[in-house]
Amino acid sequence: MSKSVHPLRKYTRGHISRTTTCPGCGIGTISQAVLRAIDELELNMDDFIFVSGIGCSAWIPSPFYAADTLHTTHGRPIAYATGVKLGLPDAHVMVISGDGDLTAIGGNHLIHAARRNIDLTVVLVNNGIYGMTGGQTAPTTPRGLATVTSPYGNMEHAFDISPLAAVAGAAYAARWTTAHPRRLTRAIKKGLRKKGFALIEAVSQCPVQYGKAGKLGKAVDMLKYFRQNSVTVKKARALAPDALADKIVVGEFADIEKAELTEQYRELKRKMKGRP
Ligand SMILES: Cc1ncc(C[n+]2csc(CCOP(=O)(O)OP(=O)(O)O)c2C)c(N)n1
Ligand code: SF4
Ligand SMILES: [Mg+2]
Repeated sequence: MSKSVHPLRKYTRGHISRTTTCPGCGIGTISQAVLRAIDELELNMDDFIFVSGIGCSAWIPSPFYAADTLHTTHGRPIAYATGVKLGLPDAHVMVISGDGDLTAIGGNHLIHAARRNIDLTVVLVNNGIYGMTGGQTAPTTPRGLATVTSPYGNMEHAFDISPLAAVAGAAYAARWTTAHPRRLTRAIKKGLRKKGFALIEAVSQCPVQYGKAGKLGKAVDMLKYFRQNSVTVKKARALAPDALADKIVVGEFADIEKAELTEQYRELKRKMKGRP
């Protein structure tokens, strides 16, 4: 009997058969959405450079994807990716990393890359916590949640990442959850086709660290929560702020055309050629 092979297996390094993720983690769904987007667009992994920081989510591309991968320092993947994109403007440069990595220590890189509108596709895994290091409060942790670093409940207000990227100047910003894998895939495809800075926020379950803090139960309960509490951007516009307090607003927050940095840089180099 022939052994069936997962259709996306060809995009991963064949000799790696185990992952670092806990059972029920949303990372697998997000990884599949990324690879499915690449597959459906018929893109070539040889044209990609994947860049990640440090955290559970940063393990998505590295070492699994059969492509060039840069597993960088905590908070800095967008800075590395900016350098890669300026050096290799024709490459697809994709950053995949966590909410802590990209909005806490790496928050400045995120907003400035959006402001510059550099052609990167950023898949930001938002599990609302520092997963890999034991469940500390992140800038995305909901107010009131008791974590190992906020045992009496988090007093801070959480970042609303996709609208933040949109007002910072991103050409594309969208949010979906692991309970919406097809729409997440479509958003990644759109981000990959967009000439400019594209942020795709994937709200994800961390049943281990967030699970123990959030009392949301197991992975399946968290997925049900995502589905039951998601409202589209369009519906959210008609709701009062109080009604939105516990909701996850999903959909597109930016989809615009604007001058992109590496194109402008290329044009400048062309103009300056031969000049003293
Ligand atoms: C400069 C520096 N500060 C702190 C750390 C410790 N650290 C590693 S990963 C991480 C948080 C990861 O959280 P997130 O980016 O949300 O990823 P997740 O594990 O939740 O997917 C922290 C604080 C580090 N490695 N380097
Ligand atoms: S700690 Fe959380 S985010 Fe990290 S692999 Fe486990 S379930 Fe996933
Ligand atoms: Mg996290």
